[in-house]
Amino acid sequence: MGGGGDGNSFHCYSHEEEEEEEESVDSLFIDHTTREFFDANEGFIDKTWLSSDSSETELVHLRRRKDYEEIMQGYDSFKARVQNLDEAKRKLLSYKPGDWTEEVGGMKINNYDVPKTTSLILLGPRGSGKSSLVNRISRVFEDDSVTSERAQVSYNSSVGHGTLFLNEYMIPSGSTSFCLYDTRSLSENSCDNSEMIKSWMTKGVRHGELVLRDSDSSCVRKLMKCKAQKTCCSKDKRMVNFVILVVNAHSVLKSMSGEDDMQYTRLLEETFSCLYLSCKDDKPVVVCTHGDILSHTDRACVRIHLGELLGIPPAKQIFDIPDKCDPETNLAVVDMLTYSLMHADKNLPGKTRSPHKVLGMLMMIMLVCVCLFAFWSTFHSFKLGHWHATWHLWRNSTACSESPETYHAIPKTESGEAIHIAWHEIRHIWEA
Ligand SMILES: Nc1nc2c(ncn2[C@@H]2O[C@H](COP(=O)(O)OP(=O)(O)OP(=O)(O)O)[C@@H](O)[C@H]2O)c(=O)[nH]1
Ligand SMILES: [Mg+2]
Repeated sequence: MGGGGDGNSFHCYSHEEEEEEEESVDSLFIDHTTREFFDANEGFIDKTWLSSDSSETELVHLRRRKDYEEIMQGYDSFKARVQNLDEAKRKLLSYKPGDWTEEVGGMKINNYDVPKTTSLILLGPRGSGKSSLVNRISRVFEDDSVTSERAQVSYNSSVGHGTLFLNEYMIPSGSTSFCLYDTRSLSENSCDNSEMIKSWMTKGVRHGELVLRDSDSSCVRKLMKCKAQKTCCSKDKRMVNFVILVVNAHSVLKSMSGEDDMQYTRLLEETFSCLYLSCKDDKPVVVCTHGDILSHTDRACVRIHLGELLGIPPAKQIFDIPDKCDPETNLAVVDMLTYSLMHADKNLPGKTRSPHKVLGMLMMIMLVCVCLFAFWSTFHSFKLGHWHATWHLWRNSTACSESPETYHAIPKTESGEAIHIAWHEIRHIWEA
């Protein structure tokens, strides 16, 4: 155990004191259940979890115990919080994009580019339960169990290709406040994933769009394009406002024990590190599925492991949503959506004028200027002509009445012959 002090004093613990301190920390953080958890999971958790060789390891150890207890308390508190489920659902159903945007730093809601619909995208490995999650979420808001089976679930992930097209699901159906985008699974090839994620996050997503990867064989591409011809694809793109990473908790547990050479957790780590996924500093939420086939202890263990791997708080940003229909799971769904929408609203982009709009406005201004100039110059030249003609007429008439000599002196040719003006032909100049 380390030492500490306040100000200049530094106190060194004796061996007895160290043991006493260790005991008090133990009794503070580890109850009977926690001890069982650590004992039971020793097999697939990195051994550094249990060693306390350095103070850093000890801190990690304490943090894990604290997280574990927080997660367990969360499971217990669901039972008490379930009575607030209807209220929490009502709050979500009355949500409008931008409702949770804070007016800070001098920014007003008008300064943000508030979308008509907030879009949340579901990402995850093959068979992680993305499409099932769409149905699970729909069931929370729609009582009809038939209409809430909206997304095609892959019953056996080793058959077929799973979800291939981007599919938009309004929640609840018919609303325009927020939607979920079900996507094609992550590839085992990380370059494919980076390209795919970059495109969705920077260019937006479109309902019905076929998702092709560079690594797809020409045969698969042909087949997919053939499928795509028969389906309808939306013209409009939506920008993604927040990301939900869906993972199979059972696969994570297996990966933690090294059954798959850690391929599953490595894929999650690589995907999560993609900078395009984050909205400013806010990283995606993680949803763990398949918890119904695991114990609460295993579920907590998976969440803590993922929290460390991905660098997010396991009790607050990782949600345990198994494919079950009970009030606790419904509450977890509502909690997860509330978190996602709040962070989507928090990170709305500022209003910007697109280059096309700016160009359009410039063209308009130039057109108006050209019209004004043309009008002014026509008017001006007409006025000049008019005054010129009037001046000559006045001058000639005064010259004629005052002195006939002067009159004859003005319009003469070089040879001295008088110029006869056909006044009746140019009368229109001053009569206009
Ligand atoms: N027991 C259990 N099974 C689940 C859960 N979520 C999904 N499944 C099953 O997992 C399989 C795959 O689910 P999908 O929802 O199709 O997974 P997906 O991520 O959409 O799969 P792809 O579209 O192929 O990427 C299906 O057999 C589901 O019934 C869960 O929480 N618990
Ligand atoms: Mg799917």
